[in-house]
Amino acid sequence: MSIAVGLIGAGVMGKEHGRILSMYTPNAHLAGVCDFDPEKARSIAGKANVFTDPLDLIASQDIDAVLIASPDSTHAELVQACIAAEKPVLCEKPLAMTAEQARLIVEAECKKGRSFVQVGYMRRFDPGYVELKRLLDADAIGKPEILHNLHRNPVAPDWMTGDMLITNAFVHEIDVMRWLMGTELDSVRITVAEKGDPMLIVTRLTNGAMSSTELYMNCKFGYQVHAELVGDEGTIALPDFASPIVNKSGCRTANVPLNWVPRFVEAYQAQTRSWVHSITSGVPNHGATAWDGYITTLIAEQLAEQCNSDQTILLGLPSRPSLYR
Ligand code: ISE
Repeated sequence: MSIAVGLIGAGVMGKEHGRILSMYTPNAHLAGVCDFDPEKARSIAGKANVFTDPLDLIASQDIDAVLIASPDSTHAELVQACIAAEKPVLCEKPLAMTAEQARLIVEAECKKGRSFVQVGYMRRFDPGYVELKRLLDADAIGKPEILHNLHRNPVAPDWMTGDMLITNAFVHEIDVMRWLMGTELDSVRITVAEKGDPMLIVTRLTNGAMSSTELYMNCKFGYQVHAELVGDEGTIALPDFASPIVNKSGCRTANVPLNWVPRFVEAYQAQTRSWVHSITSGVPNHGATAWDGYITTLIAEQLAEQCNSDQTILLGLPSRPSLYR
């Protein structure tokens, strides 16, 4: 059985997802590509049908499941259309621009009594993060005390304005903290550089552990994501980005990626394969649910509202519906 996947969005992530669906995803094929610009859609569609209206793609009889990689502001409406059509959907993060839109998605799934949505928090499928979690859960370093995160981009994309540092970028760390440590966030304190970037973010978690994050969207030299867990018996860190090391003229050099696609290429592939497997087998995977997407957006919204206060922000979180327990 091969799942016919419809892809919405033919930008940077759409191209990557199209490549993954065409080349690295057994049991699925690219059956449709939608972009407002049909030429862009055609450039990645191959033999797949081209759409310019995403709602037509979602409604099409020829599409079994949908992958959303269009701009953040379109996610909530398109996810709602997939739930209404009862089609599984893998939506790039964030699930929605506002917590209210995300809450309505959760409500729509609860009404159906079934879950259709996976949110593309792909670090959950990165081999390094997966191993970090396996070792932590196997008690390799004792009780977790601190999670240190680094999240650096060479230059913030031009569409990234104001709050998006938190709602589009720091959401990854929010998701990693919750998934990796299996706990919720209690409070957050953010210190922002005068020019708005970088930020230092200190978080207290419900299980008593803490987390620090350096979020730097214009560090110039390249893209870097790193994490180190400190337990009461040892530490575990992610491996460095695998790059050949060149020795020449008294120097040793290695490449640094320029964006997240090469850094997380394996994670994106594993995420899509796992999503397709969960559709064909009915077995849930460890991807982020609509509930995870909602909580992450809700936290990001609370932080974005108060991030310049330089005060501890106490988070208020709703209780989890039974569908997501
Ligand atoms: C971008 O939108 C992503 O999702 C990347 O994974 C993240 O690292 C980057 O900071 C965001 O801008």
